[in-house]
Amino acid sequence: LLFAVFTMFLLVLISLVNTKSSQVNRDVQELKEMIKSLNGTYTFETAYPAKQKYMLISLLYSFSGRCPPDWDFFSGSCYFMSTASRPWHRAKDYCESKEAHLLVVNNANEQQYFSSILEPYHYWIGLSDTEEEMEWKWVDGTDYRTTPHFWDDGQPDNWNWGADHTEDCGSFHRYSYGRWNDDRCTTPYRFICEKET
Ligand SMILES: [Ca+2]
Ligand SMILES: [Ca+2]
Ligand SMILES: [Ca+2]
Repeated sequence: LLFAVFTMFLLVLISLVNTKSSQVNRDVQELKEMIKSLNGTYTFETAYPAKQKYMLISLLYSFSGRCPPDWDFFSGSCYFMSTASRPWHRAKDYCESKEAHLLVVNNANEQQYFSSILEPYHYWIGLSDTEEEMEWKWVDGTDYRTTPHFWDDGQPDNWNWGADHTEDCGSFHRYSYGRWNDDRCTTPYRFICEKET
């Protein structure tokens, strides 16, 4: 008799577990459907698939105190993304006052990081050909010739704005996920400072 009762108990238990697991399966299915519909709705996240990952990484590092508050961490550098706009030279001065420099894009990873997280604005970077036309220089002395370039189509074009105002300062172009444009240095744009850790 004891054996029969035990078997009954076991059978009831198994059926309970089965019900529970099919409930879990249904929940998972529903979640999958939700994620699918979200992907369709939030085009911003679809356009910037890596943004959340980078934000999470940056958040983890900011807990370690490696970067100042309001600066993001990525691959050995802290970055400050301004929300205020300044002409290129004043942006450069601002970064230097924070013991940093305007962003220097050293490799494809760094470029990829910014094309994933940029808000839709122009941002000054630490590239200029003010001294000699088409002799591009990075603000920290990084060699322009031996590092990769990510100019937008048809750039740099040294566009003439009239009255001898041409384009000698490099920026992330808002229309093309951060590919580079040469622009007029006196125009106030947002900018990015970089500080190696
Ligand atoms: Ca860099
Ligand atoms: Ca130029
Ligand atoms: Ca241009």
